[in-house]
Amino acid sequence: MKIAIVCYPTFGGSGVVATELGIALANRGHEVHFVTYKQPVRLELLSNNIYFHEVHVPEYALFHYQPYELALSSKLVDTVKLHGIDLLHVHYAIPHAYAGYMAKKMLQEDGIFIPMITTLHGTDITLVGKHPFYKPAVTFSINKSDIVTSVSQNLKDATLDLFTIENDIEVIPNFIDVTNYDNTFTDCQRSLMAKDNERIITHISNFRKVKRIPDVIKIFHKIQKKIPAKLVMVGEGPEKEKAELLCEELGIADKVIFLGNSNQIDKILCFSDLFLLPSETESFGLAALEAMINKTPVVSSNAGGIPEVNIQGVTGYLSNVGAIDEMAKNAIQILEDDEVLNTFKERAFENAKRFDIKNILPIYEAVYERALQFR
Ligand code: GMT
Repeated sequence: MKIAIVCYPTFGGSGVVATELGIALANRGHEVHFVTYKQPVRLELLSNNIYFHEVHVPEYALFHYQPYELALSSKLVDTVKLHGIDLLHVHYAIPHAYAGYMAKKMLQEDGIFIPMITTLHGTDITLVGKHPFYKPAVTFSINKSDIVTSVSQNLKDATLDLFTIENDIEVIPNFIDVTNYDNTFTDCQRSLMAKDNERIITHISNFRKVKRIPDVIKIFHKIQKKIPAKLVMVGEGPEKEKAELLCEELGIADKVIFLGNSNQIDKILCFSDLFLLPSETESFGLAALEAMINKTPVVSSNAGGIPEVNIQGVTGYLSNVGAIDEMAKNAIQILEDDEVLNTFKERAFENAKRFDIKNILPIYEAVYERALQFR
């Protein structure tokens, strides 16, 4: 099949999932065309079956807001025509499903019928999409998609709750490629981050408010009073500066390492002992899954779809949003004993395997086959 994938190319779960899916589809022999404004961050190598089409939005002084949706839908029309694309797979309702639908309608004028699959990732529904300014357009785009998928049962339920949806939503969870983790890392450089007697705690995100970054710092503050530890903070975003200040205020600045964005999160997770994810809401929590496959247990909130990934008392612990004391207590319980920690590490790894791409890819391929019948 010839598949056009539309996604956000920046650091963030939806872009990562779209990119990894595209790479896996290309490895299966499909021709994959990424259509977005920048080469996706995890798309390092362009292989034979992978193409990247950049959407340019020319700056024009007349416009207060440059019309990205217009440029994207035009690019999709051109890409479909030029490369004989069979279907569109858009990740994120805003504005991708909307632009995709416009492209579909324009193509129909030329007698080209192209099905569109929309994958909902969370923020497009639970945070931004439900806002009255966007809601009618989001509802419309979802209802006009030929097939709609969501990355967790929780996100499906939230979508049905918040919008008037006429079509079915199929849950297809996010995934990781287990074969990449069959052998343990040989160059895991733990000593770069911490002394031998210290535990390493990690948080990875885009440092938006929804991630509750101050909670991460406060939980760590409590942990390090009981257990020698370092906190590794990976990512960039609006809450980062405040977080650095909070570390100084709490007198733990020397124990918290801010690494910025990284393309090598496996190299960081391979020496991590615990992952913190106290988010306000999270449709899935791909970062938690990436931690688990790297044998890192997770202490998280129980918000959104996180309980579908992190299993209470098995792969880590879950608490109500904002329950900092309980999260710190649970973290200490996992970290204070080597045997307990190793048990959690092994169970995190075993459970992460449920989300192996080899189980998920055929589900997407079946969805594509079904979508082709809409032509
Ligand atoms: O919240 C983020 O880190 C970014 C956001 C995105 O849109 O890329 O992530 C969303 O999609 C991910 C992939 O499906 C999910 O793992 C995240 O849970 C989800 N974020 C939220 O729901 C807040």
